Amino acid sequence: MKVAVVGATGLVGSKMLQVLEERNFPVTDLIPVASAKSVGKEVTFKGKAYKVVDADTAIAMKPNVAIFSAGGSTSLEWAPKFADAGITCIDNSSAWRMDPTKKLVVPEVNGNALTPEDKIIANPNCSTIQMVLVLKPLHELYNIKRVVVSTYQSVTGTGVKAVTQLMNERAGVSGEMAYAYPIDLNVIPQIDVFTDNGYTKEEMKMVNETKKIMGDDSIKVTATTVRIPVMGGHSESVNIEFEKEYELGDLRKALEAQAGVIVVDDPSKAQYPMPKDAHDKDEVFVGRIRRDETQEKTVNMWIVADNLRKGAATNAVQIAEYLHAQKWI
Ligand code: 11C
Repeated sequence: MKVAVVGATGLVGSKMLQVLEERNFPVTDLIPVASAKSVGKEVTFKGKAYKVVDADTAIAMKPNVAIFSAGGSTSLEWAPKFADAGITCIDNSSAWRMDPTKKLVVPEVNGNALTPEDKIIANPNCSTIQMVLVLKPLHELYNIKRVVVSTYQSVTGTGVKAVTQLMNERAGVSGEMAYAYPIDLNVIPQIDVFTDNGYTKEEMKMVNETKKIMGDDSIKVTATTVRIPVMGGHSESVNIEFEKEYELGDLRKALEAQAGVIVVDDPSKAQYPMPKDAHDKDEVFVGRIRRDETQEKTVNMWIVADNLRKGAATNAVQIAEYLHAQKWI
């Protein structure tokens, strides 16, 4: 299988190569693609060096699948050109997510929505992916009415520049800033730009993408997304109100049975998910599962995942694995 990775030299692109290798995706030929300034550089995949090429060259090499993680404008410009050449694109940017003609996919939740005709498939936002994986079995059992989520997001979600800002601040060195404010010893209650309703784009992604992936516009979601000086993963405090009454033991069993979810929840041993433990893992971790005692049919929990893995690269590779298993690529 010839696999193009567009944006191969970025933080998510490098993670994509790592995940393709680790999961043993049947790559016979890797085509790393990047902007003009990176063309000619080399990336290593399974111990072999591959030269970075530009997008036109990549199309001419006819990959079976192209995984994009080079930002929205690159995806908007290039994914249709790859698709017109018959190449299936899995796009990690926000460019196509809310396009009604494109599928927005978390394989364990709505992989079965995919068809061989889908040539541009959208990978959701990291903070949405880890939440919907947990919501899915609960919605099937109890019908979710409303979700209130607050996030605690890793600087890796912003990219290399933000990781450098945090490291520089910790070392007491001045340098380029990814954020408008210091991030070390701070918390920034803004991720992405503000929209007209006073929410940020990241918050609205959680609202809109959740409804689309779950295939249910009636699920109400309200979000506050926050950047914290952490690497390794995003954490979320989630309050979920159901239509039906639930029993805590059954709810926990449903989460334990969900593919891709691991329950880490033993208050007696101070066991709960943390980003330092989720780092470089493919699963979504859930804990602090407890009844909301202020309101019936409502539960609180804490969800953590590596935003560069299940939140980006792993989910994209899982989509490719699904397409390959169906023999569509
Ligand atoms: C963050 N969630 O943590 C963002 C990064 O729409 O794919 C991913 C943005 C996106 O800053």
